[in-house]
Amino acid sequence: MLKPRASSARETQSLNGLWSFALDREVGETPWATRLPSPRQAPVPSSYNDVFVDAEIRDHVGVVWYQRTVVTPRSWKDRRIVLRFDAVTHAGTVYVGDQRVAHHEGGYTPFEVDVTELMIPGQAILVTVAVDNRLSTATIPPGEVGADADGRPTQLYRHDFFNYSGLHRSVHLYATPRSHVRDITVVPAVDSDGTATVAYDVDIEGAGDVEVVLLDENGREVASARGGSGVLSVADPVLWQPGAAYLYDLVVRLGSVEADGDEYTLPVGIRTVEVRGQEFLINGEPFYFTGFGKHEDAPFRGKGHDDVLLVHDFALLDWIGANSFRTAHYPYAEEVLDYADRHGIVVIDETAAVGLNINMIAGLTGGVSAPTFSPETMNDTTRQAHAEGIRELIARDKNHPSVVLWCIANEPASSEEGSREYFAPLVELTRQLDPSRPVTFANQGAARFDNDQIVDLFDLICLNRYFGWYEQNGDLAAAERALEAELTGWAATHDMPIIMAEYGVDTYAGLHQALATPWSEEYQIDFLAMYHRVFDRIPAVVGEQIWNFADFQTKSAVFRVDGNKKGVFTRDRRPKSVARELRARWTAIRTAARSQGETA
Ligand code: BDP
Repeated sequence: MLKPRASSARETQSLNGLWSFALDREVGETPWATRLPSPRQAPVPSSYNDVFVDAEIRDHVGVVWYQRTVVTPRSWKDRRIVLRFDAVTHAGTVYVGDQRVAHHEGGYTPFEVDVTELMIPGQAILVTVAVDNRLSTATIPPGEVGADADGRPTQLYRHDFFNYSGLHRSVHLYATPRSHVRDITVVPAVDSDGTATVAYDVDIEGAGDVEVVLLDENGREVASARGGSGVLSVADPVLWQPGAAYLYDLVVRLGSVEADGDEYTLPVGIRTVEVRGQEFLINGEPFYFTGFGKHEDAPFRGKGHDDVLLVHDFALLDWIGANSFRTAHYPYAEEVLDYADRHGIVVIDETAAVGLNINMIAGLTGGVSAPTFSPETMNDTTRQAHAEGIRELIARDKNHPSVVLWCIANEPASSEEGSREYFAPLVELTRQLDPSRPVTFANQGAARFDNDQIVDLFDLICLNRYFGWYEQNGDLAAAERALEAELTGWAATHDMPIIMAEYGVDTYAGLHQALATPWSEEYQIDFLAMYHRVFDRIPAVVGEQIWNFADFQTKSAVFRVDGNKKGVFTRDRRPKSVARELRARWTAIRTAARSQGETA
């Protein structure tokens, strides 16, 4: 699915800004038919939860309404006009005037609708969106809606981050020629003699001949072809490398300029990815992941995309020497992947399938004890929603060179009965949709190397482990023994590389202790140093991604102090003491990788 981009043939109009906003109880039966009754305005993009000082809005369960007028330029008279939402969390129903034009489920992937027949160029029309934040066993992520003593709806969810909702990402109106490029797929490859190929496939709607031209970063043509699909050869390719990005532009033209042809430019990186034995190779070279599991999370805006935060977070990744991150626990804004492409940061791209474990709530086991995979719990409907999440993730992100690995779930109950039946078709689907990238899931500690039911379906092992925090709390010597036993167990029983995809401790910024105990900055330093010692002893470990990049908001809990405090940075992005230790380690790893690359 193509991101809206302006070109010589396409125009885009941003619909970001302030929209009218109302709660469901404030509106009538047909809120789209008139202006919303409330004077409230909500910023787009943003979560709505934290921008108002109103508990009813912050904790709202159910539908809220957004509305604004949209004027289509007169000059778009003969154009195809598309209304596009980058993310409506978790479900959106869109009305243009009094017509219901779209409904989409899944809060972290885009959807769009052709509104040519409804938007009259030169005239204004109301666009109204119902945003529903309820989660059930039919949604990804899953949840359960209940009711409190007064009959008000409540929302249970198992994931450990606040259920932020709203129009989280940009809204666009854009115009294309009637005959247009609908989608483009590129798959790069590098031959043993060093030449590269870029297989391309252009999906069009309407008529016209397709022409593609590949330009280098100086705008010089390096290859071209005619036809809707084919293979471009690049004689002396400059590869996309971690830390040294290089992006070609694939200019795709449909028809001619005189006949109102279409044109779309897609950035393309040439690189290969492969799992071989216990190694992870990028461009044929072993790659060691350093970095974090992140979140889209910040004060006021919640999960709203923000370019300031985007650039600053990447500046901090660079400062600390990280080469990668995981989009825990959902697909991030496309701007994030574009930036990673452009700046050579490696991405593990995750679906929103977090919380597929009935017996866990927010990182803690206990409470219920029921089968996770059953007709009453995670069932076929859940799996269909999950499959759709995988389809939409790959449809959106397949062309990003920064994405080297699909992660299709976080911490499912993978030692439980039924998990294999649930996951096997999903792994197969992922491979069918994209045979060019390896597939993984993030494994939770109860599913060990000797009782996990699904890991062999995948290409590599991502482990989330909390020895020294949720287990052996405060006892790093015992934690070190447990961690080493666990990792050597996995390495001995599975011929796959291992990425430690989560490890971390809650750390209250400013709490210092001479004798390091949990919650202090010193304990975070000792804890991470211990993990790194162990990783360095086990060759099958090919990556370390700390949980988390920054402190983030969660629902309230007795073990959460204004959210989860496992960040290496605070929520407002100030480094905790451990940041300098990481900087020393990761900068050394980065320097060694670079000098190895130069001699290779
Ligand atoms: C893991 C989850 C992550 C939590 C983390 C924690 O994958 O989302 O935030 O634990 O408890 O289980 O901090």
